[in-house]
Amino acid sequence: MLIVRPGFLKRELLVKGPLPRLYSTKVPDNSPRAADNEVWLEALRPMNPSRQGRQKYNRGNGQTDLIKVPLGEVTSINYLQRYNKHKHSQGNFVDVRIVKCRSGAGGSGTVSFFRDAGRSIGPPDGGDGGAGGSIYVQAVVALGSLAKMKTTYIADDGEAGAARQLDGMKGKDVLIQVPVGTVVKWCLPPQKVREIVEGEIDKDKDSTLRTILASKTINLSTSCSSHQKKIQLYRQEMAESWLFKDKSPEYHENKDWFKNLHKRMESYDHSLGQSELFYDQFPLTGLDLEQPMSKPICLLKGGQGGLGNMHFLTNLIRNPRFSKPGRNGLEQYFLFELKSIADLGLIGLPNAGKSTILNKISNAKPKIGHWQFTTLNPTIGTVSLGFGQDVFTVADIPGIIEGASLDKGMGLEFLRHIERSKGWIFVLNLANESPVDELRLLIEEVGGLEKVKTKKVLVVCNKADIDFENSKSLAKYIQVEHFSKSQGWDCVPISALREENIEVLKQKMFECARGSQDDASPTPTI
Ligand SMILES: Nc1nc2c(ncn2[C@@H]2O[C@H](COP(=O)(O)OP(=O)(O)OP(=O)(O)O)[C@@H](O)[C@H]2O)c(=O)[nH]1
Ligand SMILES: [Mg+2]
Repeated sequence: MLIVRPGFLKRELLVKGPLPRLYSTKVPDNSPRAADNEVWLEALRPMNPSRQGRQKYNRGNGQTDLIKVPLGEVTSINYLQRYNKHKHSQGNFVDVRIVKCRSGAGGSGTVSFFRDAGRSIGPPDGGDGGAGGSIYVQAVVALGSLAKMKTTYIADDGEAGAARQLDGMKGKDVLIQVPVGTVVKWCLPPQKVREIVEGEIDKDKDSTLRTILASKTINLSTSCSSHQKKIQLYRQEMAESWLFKDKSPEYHENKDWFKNLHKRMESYDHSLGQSELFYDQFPLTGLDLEQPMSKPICLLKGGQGGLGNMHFLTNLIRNPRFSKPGRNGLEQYFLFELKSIADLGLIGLPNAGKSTILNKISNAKPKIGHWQFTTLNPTIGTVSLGFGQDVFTVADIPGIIEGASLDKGMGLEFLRHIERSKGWIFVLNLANESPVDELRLLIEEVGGLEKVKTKKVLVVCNKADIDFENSKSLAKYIQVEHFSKSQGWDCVPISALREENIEVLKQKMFECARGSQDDASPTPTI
């Protein structure tokens, strides 16, 4: 995944290697004279006939690669399920969003001729269109969830140029601010995914959303110019390449001077299309906005404005009654996923006492209840070992049950909040029949021992106050401790309710949060 650090701009981030020339040659600035225009137009080489047949958006020019990706990679099962079941809505916490983004089209160039009291028609003075607005994204610390995001972001189109060589105004950009820890990925429109899924279910009634997303693949066009795979985005093709005023297109098409100009401008359009292709790419694995950003980065660039008729005045063309339309913007869907970044994550069956622990060790106040699935959304608490001492953060997530990896209970979707945590704290309930089996089950559900081994691990046996006198209770703890030691993990008995052994727990958690993956557990057997 591409990780974005502060101060990075799209140019550095998404685009590597030499930029294709934006124009075949530099267009003279406003107030161009016929001689200036001749130089500019002369330098535009008519396109090679073999390339003329191709679209201006040269999809088949060998610079792109078609790859197959599972449907699940370009959508979010969490998003689709949430909207189907409405099962996880609690308060304002929103951690997955699919939004439609559209950058603005460029404004058209204008056809206009200078007039004053002495001259009813003077030289062409139609200005260029303004560029369309772009869509930017920025990660900021002030936000905690994606709840404030809209479903659609549309940047303004650029304004058309005006007489007297006035260029049109640039379309207003749109800035999307998201919390730090958000991952932005390109995705398919949800309605399209639903159509595909419905089609697959019609074919095979036994298939489920999960199996379809894993097995069905779609073709994606990727750029193969760089080492990192990027999805190639395409703008809608231009409906017309010229805008005519007063005289019809047919009038122009029959004139040799226009045919010659058109050929040259084809290469100009081609060059613009190439630079769009170069910019309109998005990393296949997404952007990981894991740090606050001082500058936003560009998701979708607006279209370039069209040229006004002042640029087509030459010694041969004295009254150009045509101009260029603005280039189209881009419309794409993006998936925004918030992956909170806590140092440690609490993992346990429902009712194990995870929220009670977080409540006792930090100022966070997650809901506590004696029923299962009290916690429906992640809560992050900050733990301090004392005044002026180090602090670390702990995330409490909903309980995990047998079959969670198959989407039972709350599923595993909340695991993403602790995916990037340095350490995982397994919370077991000593009042249960077999806490050690509980631990084995949790390990299996979260992805197996291999995955758990990538983290620092601490095993916490909670509710040690229940059945304290009973020798069976001690035996259960010893079993867990034995298993944990065999994996090289530390184990601690506590009573969160009675706040017993909490200081020891905090100290061990701190060690876990501080430890790097290198000094994670030695090797072990299950
Ligand atoms: N006796 C005893 N009860 C406890 C202890 N810790 C938590 N409890 C109780 O266990 C119940 C569940 O606690 P929670 O903290 O909500 O458990 P949880 O793991 O967050 O549960 P979910 O949010 O459903 O996953 C509550 O009634 C707590 O009062 C403890 O150390 N001893
Ligand atoms: Mg809870």
